[in-house]
Amino acid sequence: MFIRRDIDLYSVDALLTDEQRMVRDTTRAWVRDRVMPSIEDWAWHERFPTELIAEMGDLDLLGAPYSDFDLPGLDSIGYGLINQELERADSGIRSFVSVQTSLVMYPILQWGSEEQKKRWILELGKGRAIGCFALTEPDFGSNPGGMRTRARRDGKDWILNGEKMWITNGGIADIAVVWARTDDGVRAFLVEKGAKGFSTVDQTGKYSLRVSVTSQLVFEDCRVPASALLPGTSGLKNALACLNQARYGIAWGALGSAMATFEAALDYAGARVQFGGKPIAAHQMVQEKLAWMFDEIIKGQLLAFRMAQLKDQKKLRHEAVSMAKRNNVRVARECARLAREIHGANGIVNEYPIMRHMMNLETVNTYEGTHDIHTLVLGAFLTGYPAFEPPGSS
Ligand code: TGC
Ligand code: FAD
Repeated sequence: MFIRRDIDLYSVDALLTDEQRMVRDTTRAWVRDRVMPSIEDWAWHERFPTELIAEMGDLDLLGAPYSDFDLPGLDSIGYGLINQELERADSGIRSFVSVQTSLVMYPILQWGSEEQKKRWILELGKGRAIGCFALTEPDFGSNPGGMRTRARRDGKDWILNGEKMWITNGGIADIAVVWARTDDGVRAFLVEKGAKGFSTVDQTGKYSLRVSVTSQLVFEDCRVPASALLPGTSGLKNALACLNQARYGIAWGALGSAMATFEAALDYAGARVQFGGKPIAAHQMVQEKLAWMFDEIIKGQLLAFRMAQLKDQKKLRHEAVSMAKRNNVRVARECARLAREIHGANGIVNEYPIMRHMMNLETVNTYEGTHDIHTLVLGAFLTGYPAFEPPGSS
């Protein structure tokens, strides 16, 4: 007889405080009721559900780790669990929250003026305004330091010229955090929707992250006032610090995706019968796949928990975040692949969530630093030799 056990073998649940458990369960229930019934339809039709943004704001899913302006001020495990539960449904839903929280609210809180904070933080936290983060350019993805977008002073104003590419939320954003080269190094600007000389074009035809708006941003002599500059920004390092926050959430989120495909595979293996009247769960080769997924998810959870503790203690190095993003996304990607195998032909249809997760994870593996870029971050940490440029190129 197939026994579907309680799969919390390492009692990870027991590590949670009551508040963290409540955050997880509230997010999980919202995802179950409001996201899961329609997720395949949105993915099929390549649509992000903007109608849910206000609900996310009401539930305090946006800006959850911050306490300014009466935001909830969750600890790092609580924020991680939000990401986990959202990505259990879909990477695109988690991405919306990551961008709003870690890539838009974070830089405004860190380096914005009081006026900028008053104007935007509560609007973004309550889901009344949408933000995007524009770093990547057509010719500069892994190497944002080469960016060509420029901002030059003209009297008190700034004039922006350049192009940003692959920007999550770009076409629906009220405010864009735009990184541009100035005479004083790379700095960030808050460019509002409708600014003269600013336009967006949405990317269509994606097989991955279909429940997410991805856009190109174009700046043609786009004039913004002096007050658009995030005054505390002083170099690319500020942009990299934002990435750290988002990568933290992705490391947790990827586990949610892995849990979704693993649990689907376990259920399917227990129900599907081939050869000899027993379910495929009784076959050793299927068990080997399930055991691999189970192992790696639990190890990834323990990594995420320790990462959260270090973050709350302000002892988290960016290389440790790279390790968790790289590891947990690799685990999720492999879980999706193994779950697809266990589902046989059923693994390719949208009656099951597997293929959607698998396709999403191709993006998650690439954005916020590709797997290989994080390998090089760890290589540089271990050896002291940054190997981003090919040998002999400088
Ligand atoms: P490098 O010389 O290595 O470092 C310059 C200074 O910055 C420090 N640093 C960081 N600080 C905080 N967080 C990080 N992650 C940091 N990485 C580096 C570093 O310690 C150094 O400090 P100091 O005091 O010694 O000056 O900088 P580099 O320009 O050579 O960059 C290295 C590299 C390749 C790792 C970096 O460019 C990189 O991370 N590239 C990947 C680009 C990327 O991840 N783009 C993401 C775009 S946003 C996005 O994808 C959003 S997706 C939506 C979603 O999140 O859901
Ligand atoms: P490239 O940098 O051209 O890399 C191509 C390949 O070469 C990769 O395999 C890479 O690992 C490898 N490579 C590159 N350099 C090296 C090296 N030194 N050594 C070894 N291998 C190397 N960006 C934003 O700014 N904001 C967003 O909101 C955002 N959202 C995104 C949403 C989606 C759906 C996608 C797909 C991307 C998004 N991005 C966003 C962009 C994302 O961050 C970049 O795609 C990513 O940084 C990689 O850049 P690239 O695609 O130009 O690949």
